[in-house]
Amino acid sequence: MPTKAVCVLNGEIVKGTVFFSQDAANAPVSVTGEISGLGKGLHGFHIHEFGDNTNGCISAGPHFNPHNKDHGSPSDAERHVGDLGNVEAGDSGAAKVCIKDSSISLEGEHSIVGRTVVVHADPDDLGKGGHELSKTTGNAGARLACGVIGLAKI
Ligand SMILES: [Cu+2]
Ligand SMILES: [Zn+2]
Repeated sequence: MPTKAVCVLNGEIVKGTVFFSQDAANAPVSVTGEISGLGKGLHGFHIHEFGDNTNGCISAGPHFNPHNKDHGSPSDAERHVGDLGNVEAGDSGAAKVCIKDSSISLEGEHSIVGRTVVVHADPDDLGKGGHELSKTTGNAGARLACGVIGLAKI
């Protein structure tokens, strides 16, 4: 049976629901869902380390990075486990999430359960923007919405 998890994103304007599903411990995780209230274009989309939103999304800490690597794109070997790249919103401000990722997991040392999904104001430059923040955050700007990932029923 697949393992499932869910995250409700709650920002001032930005809202969304993200679903995670994994068929087996070492299988890729499929990440699906929808986010609304965004500006048109790309928005950084990451798993941050802590499932703590006590002071808003900032309490979630940095990108989930158990191997102390540099920030990168989901397809790079040099990436944070939490680097899921960008989601893209259309004219309506809605973004569909449709990602398959082999670094994150719903169990074991790469487990993202109990951590936080953050959607950002700006595009993630995937480590290649040449900005002083490119190698840590992708220079993705403010945290527009976040939510803690929890286990879900099938
Ligand atoms: Cu982030
Ligand atoms: Zn990162």
